Amino acid sequence: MMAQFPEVLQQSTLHPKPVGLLLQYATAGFRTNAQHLDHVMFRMGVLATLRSKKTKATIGVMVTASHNPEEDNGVKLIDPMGEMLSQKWEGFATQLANSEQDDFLTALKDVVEKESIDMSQEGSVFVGRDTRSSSASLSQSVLDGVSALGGHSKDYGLLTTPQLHYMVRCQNTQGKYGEATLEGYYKKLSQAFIQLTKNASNCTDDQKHLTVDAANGIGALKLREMECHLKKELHISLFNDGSKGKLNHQCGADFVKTQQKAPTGITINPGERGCSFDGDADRLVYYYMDSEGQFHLLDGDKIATLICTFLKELFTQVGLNLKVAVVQTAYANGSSTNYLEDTMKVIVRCTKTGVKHLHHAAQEFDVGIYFEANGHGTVLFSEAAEEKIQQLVENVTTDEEKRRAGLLLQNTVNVINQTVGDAISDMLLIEAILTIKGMTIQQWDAIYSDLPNRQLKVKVADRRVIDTKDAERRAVSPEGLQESIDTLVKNHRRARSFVRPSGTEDVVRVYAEAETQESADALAHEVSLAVYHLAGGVGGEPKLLS
Ligand code: 16G
Ligand code: MG
Repeated sequence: MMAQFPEVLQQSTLHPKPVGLLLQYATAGFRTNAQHLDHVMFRMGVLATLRSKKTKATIGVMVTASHNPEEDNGVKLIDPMGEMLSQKWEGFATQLANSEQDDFLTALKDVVEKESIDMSQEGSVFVGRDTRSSSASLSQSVLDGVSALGGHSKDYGLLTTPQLHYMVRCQNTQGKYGEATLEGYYKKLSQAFIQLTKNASNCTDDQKHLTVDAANGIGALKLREMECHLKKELHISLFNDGSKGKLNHQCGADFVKTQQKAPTGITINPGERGCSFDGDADRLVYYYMDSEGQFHLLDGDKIATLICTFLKELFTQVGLNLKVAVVQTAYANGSSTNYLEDTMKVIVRCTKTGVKHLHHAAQEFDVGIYFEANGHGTVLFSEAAEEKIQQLVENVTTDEEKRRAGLLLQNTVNVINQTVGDAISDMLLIEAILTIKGMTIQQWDAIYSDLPNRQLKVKVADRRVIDTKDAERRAVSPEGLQESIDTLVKNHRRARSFVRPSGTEDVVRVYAEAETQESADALAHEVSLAVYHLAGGVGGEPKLLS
């Protein structure tokens, strides 16, 4: 066992840690300027190998900084079933990344001891990376870390984040979930998509057309690779494909959602559907321009509602009584929550921000549809639910009508990437639903109307002074802040507001929604001032948006 350690120690000196640099494995792994990440990558290769030895399964390591600017990079680890790394190991990740060169071995041995890892066990790690210029060398450092501990690695090269999650799950289910290759991924999803859409009557070429903004990232490459598998059932006009623009710059899902406007670099006619991926293709938002040139955003809440409507109808048709829930965060538009609870009568759960929280909550139901308003989400089916659908389709006594609905359900399960939110998979599902229901994007948008809302950031000396409860909907510290928010909210109609420390930026985030945009803007500003004064604001006082 000990024989491996001198090798790791020696190799680690080739990926030295800058003295004093401290980073934290946050909501979605490590993320910072690419220049500071070489040692982190090597150490995450080491940690993934330990995690693999511990779980006796393949672990994934994805090199990406998602929607951050091109000069940043990051890394996240993927657990055996394709989920995000367990919280306990996030702590080990931080510990390993932050130990100074001389303490690295001690930190490493500490993990081995605490987790009673059998070092003679084999280790297996899958590695993928996005299109950033720094990603190739950083993923090499991950591979170095794996081999330093004697682990086996498979380098998939360029992949979207959700594709790597998918590969890991395929590998660890011995192919039951699918084949752990890109070809396998494309085939599984596109076949399901073609099956779903083939019965839709009189679908015109116009309806099959979709404009995609790929944020100048990895999603563009992978969508191009997939196109031939779609057999012209979807006509994609791909923009921001990385051939000229900068990654995530003025485009991509994050830009569109936060700016509430169309990405630059795309052409979209009034009434046509457009959608945007983020830099690593795990987020998706839709939009269209109306005849007056007004931009309309359909975010994660609208996506969840559409999927939920579709699934509930199918469950009713086949007579399956399944426990369906939608999982959201505090950012979910109040109108979506009301619609889901009051009109659709589904269970709605609210969790803290961050995919892992939503994912875990969704696992508690037969069917858990989870989406963050920012467009990250997927649908989880319990094993029992999948079996029931399977039986229904295979049962010879099932009548034609039910069998048809059952097959739709089965193909819906197959088009979905259940490991994590996946822009490509979510996009295919939405396109299939719109086709099957013969629905336009305007009709989808009209299911409910969003309450006007506003998000702001406030800089404070130490954002940790803000502590929240009730899935971040209420602040418990600093003293008096929640009372102030409550008072301010009372002055606006249909209003709601909350604040939370960001997990990815050194700011406090403020969210407000109200009956009118003016009201939402005013409330967001008033709450920002309360944060500024009660939570140690720095710099000038927040100003009202003009
Ligand atoms: C990360 C999370 C995302 C969350 C966002 C919040 C994952 C894969 N990504 O990007 O889900 O919405 O952080 O950022 O978990 P914030 O804490 O800065 O508001
Ligand atoms: Mg992303």
